[in-house]
Amino acid sequence: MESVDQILKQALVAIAACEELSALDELRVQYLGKKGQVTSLLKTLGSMEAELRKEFGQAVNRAKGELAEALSARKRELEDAVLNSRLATESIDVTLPGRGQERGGLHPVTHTSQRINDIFSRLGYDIATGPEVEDDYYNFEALNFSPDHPARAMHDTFYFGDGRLLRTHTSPVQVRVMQQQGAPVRIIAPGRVFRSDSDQTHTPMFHQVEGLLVGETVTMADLKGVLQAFVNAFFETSLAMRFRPSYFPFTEPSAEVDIAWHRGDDKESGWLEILGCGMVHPNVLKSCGIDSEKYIGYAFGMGVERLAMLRYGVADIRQFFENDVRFLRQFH
Ligand code: 2NL
Repeated sequence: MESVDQILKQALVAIAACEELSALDELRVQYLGKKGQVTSLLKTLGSMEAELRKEFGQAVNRAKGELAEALSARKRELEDAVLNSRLATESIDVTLPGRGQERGGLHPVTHTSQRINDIFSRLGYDIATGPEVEDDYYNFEALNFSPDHPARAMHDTFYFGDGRLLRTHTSPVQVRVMQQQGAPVRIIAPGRVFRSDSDQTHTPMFHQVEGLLVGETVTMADLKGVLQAFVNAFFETSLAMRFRPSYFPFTEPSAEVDIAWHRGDDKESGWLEILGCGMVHPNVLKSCGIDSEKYIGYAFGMGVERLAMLRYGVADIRQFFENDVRFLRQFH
């Protein structure tokens, strides 16, 4: 009986002093395991007198129960301690500022193009698009370019060498729309265009928005009114505007449109060309299957980068294509 008490005391001291879950499990094995000290005590029962055996057996079982309880209580304590230390060291301060996400923004040319589209949409124009790879017929022939027109020259137009070329304007889109839907027409055609040209105001790829309206009673005054409305909306102010006679193969008469520009010093002020326009040449209507005796139309075309340069005061068109974030961020 004394050895039971002794083993129990010893075990309880060891359990109370135990600081590791793994060591605690070793103690469980040491005392309660198959070959453990308490288990071994039970094996001595067989050699005892009946009277003593009963008493001893009960004492050992009590000791077993006490030990099992002490082990599981200590186990809970150690597990709590582990959890508490993890909570203390791994806790997240939800009040800290986040790492943050950088917000992107539209490219100024995209933004300008969308702005132009929006203005013409409000004026009742549909938006039409088409392929960037075209052929001579859609890019030149149907638009009344003479076979020897300089724009067709190798050094202005990118040719693939198999009859295909990169469109030099979005007019082919309008040719396709006229062929497919016939008159009347009221569309704008925004998109990329390509010309072999590169300096402070020209890049080999730029964006254009062309407009086309075909009806039975269309005049150049209508054209001027629409363009005045567009210019005022785009620059958010009433701007004086003038038509200056010009020439395009696809319009007759043709005009270049200037606005009265006031910015910075006098050097930058004065009449500034912003787009080209005219009455659609009857040959173009005919090429597109439209009766040029019954229908008449106007058309215009503008460079998106050029308008963006004016609106934002950018001096070199190439900045739009360098993709320097320090430049682009200014437009967010
Ligand atoms: C400019 C001038 C212009 C047109 C584009 C056009 C299209 C068809 C028929 C007739 Cl399908 N004209 N487009 C007309 C006049 C001028 O663009 O300076 N663009 C950047």
